[in-house]
Amino acid sequence: MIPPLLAPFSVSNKTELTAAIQSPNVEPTIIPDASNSSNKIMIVDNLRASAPVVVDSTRTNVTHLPPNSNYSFSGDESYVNSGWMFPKGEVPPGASPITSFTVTFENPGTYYYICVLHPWMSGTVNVN
Ligand SMILES: [Cu+2]
Repeated sequence: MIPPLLAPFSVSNKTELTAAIQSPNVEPTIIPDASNSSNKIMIVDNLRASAPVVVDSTRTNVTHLPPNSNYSFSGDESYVNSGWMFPKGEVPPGASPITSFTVTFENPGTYYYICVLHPWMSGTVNVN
C-alpha cells in the first residue's frame, strides 16, 4: 500500500498553521514561493498529492481524474496533479497504475509545475 504523499499549497507569508492535536509529530514543510514573493509554499499530507485531481481557482471544487488522463487546462485551475506515475511495467503493488499524463494548454500563460515528492524539482511552461 502506498502511503499518502504531500501536496504543496501557496499561501500568504503571514499564514500560520495551528495543530489540531496536541504535540503532533508532523510539521509542514515550508519553502519560498518562487512565483510570488509575498507567498510561501506549505506542503501538507493530502491525498491530492498522489491521486489525479484538479482543484479549481476557488480552491473549493475538486475533480478526480481517471488514471493516465488527457487533461486540457482551461485556466480555471489552481492545482492539477497527474497522480504518482511509474514507468510502464514498474507499477508497485497497491499503487494506481498511472504511467502517463498528457496536458494541453488552451490559453496563453505561465504554468508552474512541481514534483510533490521532491519540491525542489520545479519549472514553468510558458504558453504564448
Ligand atoms: Cu521528483
